[in-house]
Amino acid sequence: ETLESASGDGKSLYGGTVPLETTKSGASYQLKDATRGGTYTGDAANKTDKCLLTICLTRAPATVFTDADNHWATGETADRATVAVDAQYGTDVTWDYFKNAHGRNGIAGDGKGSYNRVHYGKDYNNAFWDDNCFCMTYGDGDGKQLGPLVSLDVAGHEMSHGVTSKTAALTYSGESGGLNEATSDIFGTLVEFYADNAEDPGDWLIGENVVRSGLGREALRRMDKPSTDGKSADCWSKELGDLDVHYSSGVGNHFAYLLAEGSGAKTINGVAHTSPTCDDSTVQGIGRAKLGKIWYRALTVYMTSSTDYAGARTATLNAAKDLYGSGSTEQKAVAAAWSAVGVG
Ligand code: ASN
Ligand code: ZN
Ligand code: CA
Repeated sequence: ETLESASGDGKSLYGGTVPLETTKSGASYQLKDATRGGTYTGDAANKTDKCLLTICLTRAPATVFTDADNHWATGETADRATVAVDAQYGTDVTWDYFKNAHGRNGIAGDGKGSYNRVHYGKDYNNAFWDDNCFCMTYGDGDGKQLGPLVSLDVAGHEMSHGVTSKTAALTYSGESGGLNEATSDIFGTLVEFYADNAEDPGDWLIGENVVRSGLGREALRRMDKPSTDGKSADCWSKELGDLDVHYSSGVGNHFAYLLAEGSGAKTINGVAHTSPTCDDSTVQGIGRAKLGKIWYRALTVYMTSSTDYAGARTATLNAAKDLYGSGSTEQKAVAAAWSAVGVG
């Protein structure tokens, strides 16, 4: 039978009704997008991978979702296709963000799509990118602390791990691990802003749609004031590299927020943000688009697997010089934002 690309839509859990590019296969449609490298979304059937490091004896399935009329799901979690719509949409927006903002063709930069598995395990409170399958995995959450982890910022965060691994390959421990995590929070957030989805507008919180009351806080992390979660660092210190990478990322996240938005209180899409600097300095923001350009160039041209925070300062200063000139407002803002978080 012939396969052809078709335009449909779906009712997502977090983003309302979203457009989907799908594949017509005989009498039905597959949740597979030939315009974005063949990216598809499948059902993991609540199974898990059984792996020793990278060697997997069994892998949870990814049975591609199908639909009869190309209007997907109900928007309710009772329909297994609902979170599949979110996952596919998250992949689409992430693909489009890297293509349109950075000229990057897919996660690996080679035009090849990835795939998503939703309904992984039972009550699974996480989502992750796996370089080995070149795929994304999403849990449904336990419903108490977290719901399904298919929000745009989480999707963008996880897939950006794939971009990092194909570029700077920042080692996932110590300060380089914090920078790896910050890279994912930065691009995850820029993906959320890029989508401009009325039901899930951009902010500098990570996972605000995913958290449930049992977690006891409004988001997994906050980039404007990372210490809000009780564990992340706002400011660099000699001991920073001893923290878990999801907490040492705070310094990079704080830098990114300050560089884009500046210090001081600011309401963005109805969410109050506040970002005190570590040295009481004032930072003038240069906007999210320039943050993205500078960080992407730093990541893909200057950072290496062992880059630490001092090295990230140098990498972003070099990137800003390439993009905007030596001594430019942008390059000065990069220096000011790093100094404001205790780096350099
Ligand atoms: N959600 C976690 C993260 O992206 C899982 C992982 O891969 N460490 O950091
Ligand atoms: Zn991560
Ligand atoms: Ca967010």
